[in-house]
Amino acid sequence: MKIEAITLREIHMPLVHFFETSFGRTYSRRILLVSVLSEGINGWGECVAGEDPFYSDEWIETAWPTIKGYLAPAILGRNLFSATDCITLFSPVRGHRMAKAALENALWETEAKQKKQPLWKLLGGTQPEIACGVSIGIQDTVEQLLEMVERELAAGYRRIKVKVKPGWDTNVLGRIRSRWPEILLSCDANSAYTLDNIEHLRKFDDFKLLMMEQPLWNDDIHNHARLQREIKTAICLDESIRHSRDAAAAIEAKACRIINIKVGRVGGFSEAKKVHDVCQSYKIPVWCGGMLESGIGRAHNIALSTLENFRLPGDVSASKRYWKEDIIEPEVTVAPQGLIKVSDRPGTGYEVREDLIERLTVRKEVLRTGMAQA
Ligand code: OSB
Ligand code: MG
Repeated sequence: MKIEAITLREIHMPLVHFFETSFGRTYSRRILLVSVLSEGINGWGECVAGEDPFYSDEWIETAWPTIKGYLAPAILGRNLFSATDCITLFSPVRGHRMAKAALENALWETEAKQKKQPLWKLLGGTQPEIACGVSIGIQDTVEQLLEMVERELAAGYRRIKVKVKPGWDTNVLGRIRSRWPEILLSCDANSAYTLDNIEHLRKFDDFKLLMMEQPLWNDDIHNHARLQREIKTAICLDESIRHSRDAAAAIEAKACRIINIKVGRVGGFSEAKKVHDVCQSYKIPVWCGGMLESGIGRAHNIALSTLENFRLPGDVSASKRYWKEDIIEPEVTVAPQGLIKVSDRPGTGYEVREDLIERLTVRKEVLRTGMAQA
């Protein structure tokens, strides 16, 4: 797999409905896409770094120069045997996992296309259908939220997750539970609480939640273990899990009973597979998290979700929940049973709409051997 060129693009895509978490509200995405050209084949990757350094310390303005100055030069002109070979070449760069993942995942897509294999099979997936849930942001009123829950349940989604923060939590969960006593329900705090809130967090046990995601600090494992000892609800870690060693440490410390895998957060498919395998060896179920991806990242999330230990519905839902028009063809659709059927075509099984991407592009840079410098 000779790496001939790498193209970086920033595209702008307005969300059909704003998305609010405990750290803020997003109306429109600035998405960094990378494409790798190798022997006549183009593989795409999406960088899930946000518009701001709020979910993690990476954001679009750190990812772009990191890829341009360090990661792309490490692979340009080289002949890689497989996508995973980039791990060693990227290893002098500390952190910047979302930037690394964008490029590594583009290499996996390229490799799958070159081998004429479905990406999900190349990754080792075994599940031809994946179960889908939705993540619903904080709304202006509880009534608006209930309407959204009703709509998503009618569409067939198998798990409802709502974002919570102090002032928008037990009141909201109580309303949902009294209307839908039996649904799979979870919540995600994105680090909105501290251990001082332990008595309050204990009240969440009343709502029979499937899990409570990342209640405490984004970089913490130890205090989540203290909290997990005090509450019945299963804790699921998202932000705190940067790689498979974190997953093992969190599980051994009993800081969580479930882990959310986001391929961007852990640095790419190779590490995501390792996190998956570690969790499986400890019998800890995983599910695939989302980062408001365009079709490119969404297709990669679908491929990852086919691995055996993805045993809970993920935040992988239909394109139309996010975008008026997605940049892949066909769009991601979800069957009324809340399932996505995974394609057996080579690569992701979705075509990238390069004409539409061109129209949405606000910044573009083509990197070739010998021209990219830190
Ligand atoms: O914590 O899972 C999260 C979106 C942006 C940043 C963090 C998170 C999320 C989501 C969205 O929950 C999931 C989706 O893509 O629908
Ligand atoms: Mg989360």
